Amino acid sequence: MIKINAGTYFIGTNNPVIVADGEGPKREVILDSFYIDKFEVSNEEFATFVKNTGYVTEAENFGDSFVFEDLLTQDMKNKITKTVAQAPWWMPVKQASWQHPEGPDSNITYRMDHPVIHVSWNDAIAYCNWMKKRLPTEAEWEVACRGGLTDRLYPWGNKFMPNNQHKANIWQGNFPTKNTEKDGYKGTSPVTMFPQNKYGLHNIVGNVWEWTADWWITRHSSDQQTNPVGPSSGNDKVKKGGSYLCHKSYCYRYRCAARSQNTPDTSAGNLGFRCATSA
Ligand SMILES: [Ca+2]
Ligand SMILES: [Ca+2]
Repeated sequence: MIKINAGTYFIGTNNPVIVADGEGPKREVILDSFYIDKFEVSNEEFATFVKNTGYVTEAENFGDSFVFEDLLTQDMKNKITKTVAQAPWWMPVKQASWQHPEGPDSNITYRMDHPVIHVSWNDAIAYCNWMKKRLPTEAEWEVACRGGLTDRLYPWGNKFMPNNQHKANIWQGNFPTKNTEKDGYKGTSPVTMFPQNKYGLHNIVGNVWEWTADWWITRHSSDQQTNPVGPSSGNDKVKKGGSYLCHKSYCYRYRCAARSQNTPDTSAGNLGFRCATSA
């Protein structure tokens, strides 16, 4: 894990790209020291948890999870009729789970170093608790993402590809029809891939979305806050960082201030997490 020192930081932005998401305003937060995982939680780590506890994820209990259509075989696609009206590329796949990310015929044998996916917020909490850790608050996550830089779009600066270098796993080409995979990955990458930010964190944007502890709200006070934990209740949890499916034309959310939300029992093939602890 990486230690982030106590201090005064800024989160949010006064130049929101997706206003409706509540990216603004820029606000000052005072945080105690905390630790955050250097990497997204991997399949290997989650497998150790399951082996030791017998834990069954919500996707396994529900019997399905959402998979991006282009990752499925034609055979699998033919079996699926129900899709999400606003996002028809999400296919509800029977028996898709962290162990079978594209349905029962798929496995994670050669992806043990990739981030665990198809894990709900509740699953993430169960894992973090077992590790004697917790999920980062949104403020902690965003401070960690910014890597000590101020008012920058990305963990490394304002230019997405400095020196033509791929710094995060997102989508290249035309979403959702053509992924040119210029960054080397159509789906998830190993959690250790792509350069770390100044704090030493990998894939803090891109690869998979990451759950945070906070309930979702889009109106924020601009007042300074100390160790903010978000609203006391809500319907959705905040996720941060975007994923391998993000493209500037469609989901320009691989920025530190960007955010999105899902219900705590949601799982999908591009949603994972990393843990934190108080120092
Ligand atoms: Ca990619
Ligand atoms: Ca990530």
